[in-house]
Amino acid sequence: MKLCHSPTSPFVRKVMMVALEKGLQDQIELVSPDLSDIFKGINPATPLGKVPSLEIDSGDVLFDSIVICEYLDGVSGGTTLFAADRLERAKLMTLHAAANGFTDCAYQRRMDSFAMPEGEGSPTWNARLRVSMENTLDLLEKQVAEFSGKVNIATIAIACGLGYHDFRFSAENWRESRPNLTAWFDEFSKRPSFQKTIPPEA
Ligand SMILES: N[C@@H](CCC(=O)N[C@@H](CS)C(=O)NCC(=O)O)C(=O)O
Repeated sequence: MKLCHSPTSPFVRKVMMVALEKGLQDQIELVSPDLSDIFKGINPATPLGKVPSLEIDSGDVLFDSIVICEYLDGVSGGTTLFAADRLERAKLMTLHAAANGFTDCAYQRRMDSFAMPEGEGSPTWNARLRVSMENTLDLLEKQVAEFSGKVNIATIAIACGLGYHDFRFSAENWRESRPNLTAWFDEFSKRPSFQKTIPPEA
């Protein structure tokens, strides 16, 4: 399997964490993105031009990250990172959606602030995205007891989102007034799958 990959992408990190948790890392070849033209995007294998994508042995190309994660989860068998029961699965995927949406807001803010040409960023939209992020952090702080001690697709996505926040927005202290989420993250981030996917210094 070939994974179009960037070591700083939190969405790629989620896929890599799933691969490591499921013992599939040796079956995945990493392919570099194409950074030559912002309008082509960084991944010509998908119409959206984004990473990650996964080319599987049939030649099919899978995206986006949650699709790849579910595929890898099924390929490896063993304890699932998803959920079989319909209601449990819906709740799990809603928590994943919160975490992934948080990460997407952070990524969009980063692009708005640093990737746009001088003067083209929008402070208003940036502030709007930050509100979504703060609200999600507050929700996670309230819900910690429900996901604490679990390793699944939602907790992996939460860890990737918080890790990306620390990586790109270290000046914004999400830990302040969120002691439960802080304690959860301190513990969860000790997992080898998290430690082995720490992004390189920018
Ligand atoms: N919803 C997508 C988001 C992927 C995404 O936003 N990837 C970013 C990197 S973190 C990207 O490839 N951006 C390049 C671009 O948009 O040109 C997923 O979960 O896979």
